[in-house]
Amino acid sequence: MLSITSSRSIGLFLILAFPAFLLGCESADDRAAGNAVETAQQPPADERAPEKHVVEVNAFDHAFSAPTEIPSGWITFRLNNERAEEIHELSLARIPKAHSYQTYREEVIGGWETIWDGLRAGEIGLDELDAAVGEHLPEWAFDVEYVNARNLLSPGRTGESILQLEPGTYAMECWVKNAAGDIHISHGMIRELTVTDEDSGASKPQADLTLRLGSDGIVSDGPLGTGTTTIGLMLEADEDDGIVHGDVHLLRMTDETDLAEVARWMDWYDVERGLRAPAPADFLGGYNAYGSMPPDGRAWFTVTIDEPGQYAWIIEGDPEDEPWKVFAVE
Ligand SMILES: [Cu+2]
Repeated sequence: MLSITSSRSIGLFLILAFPAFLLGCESADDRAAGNAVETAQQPPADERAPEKHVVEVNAFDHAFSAPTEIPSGWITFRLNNERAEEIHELSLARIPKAHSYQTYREEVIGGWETIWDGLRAGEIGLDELDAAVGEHLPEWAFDVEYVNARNLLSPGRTGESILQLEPGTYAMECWVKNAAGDIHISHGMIRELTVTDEDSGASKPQADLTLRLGSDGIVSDGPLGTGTTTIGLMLEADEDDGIVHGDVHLLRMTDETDLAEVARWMDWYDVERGLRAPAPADFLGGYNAYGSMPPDGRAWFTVTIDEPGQYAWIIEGDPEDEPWKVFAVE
């Protein structure tokens, strides 16, 4: 779905990519969490079948617990961030057939770790990214497909991404950074996921609310209410077959929320603050296409709103353009 074939894509790719030599960190907490989840997920087989398209993922500081093997086809990833203290996301990278998860971790993620260290130290400038990518990443890194990304969820929040997956080997990743600026992946927030040939049996999702993202900004076909809503996105292509706006996220507004600050925070490349915990807002979920138009320009995710109030949709972008839309939930 997403191949990195242009410098723009490389830039987008960087947003996702990063280091993971320290994957041993996955161990204790993750295993404990994984066991708890597996125990909780073991109803009788006849009750399990209807839900096999739903994949429960728990976020911790800093690990995911999740199944290791899931069916292909339409899958709902339910990311629960109720047990962590930092904001997290779930990004999925499909690893090219000729390469293993281990190689991906070492060569591609490791390469990005080196680049990130260079950016942080001021040894690599943002205008030197393309050269750094050429130097530190293997050629095949450009064949990695980022199929879904950046469902940002603040502590206490749960949200879902609904997508169609081909069989293969994937990495589940979190590119958010901790307060010190280390990417969560480096602390263990990455794991292998095998998507099998068996079909999930689920069908294409039905949207409760459609959001169109295009040259006229964020356009909703109705009001968003309390409860869980399936958001269907329609992404508009630009003149160069790219995407006008490839991401959108939902925030709960408070008196302190500064949307310009949030827009700046969402720039992963901002070495000082980009995607560093704590986030400057309460994130309830969203989507990022990472520069690659999804099939038919459609994507789906769910958000859960537990109380009325002021909320906002926001797109990563220049705060000068005010890439957001504030609205009330009754
Ligand atoms: Cu994280």
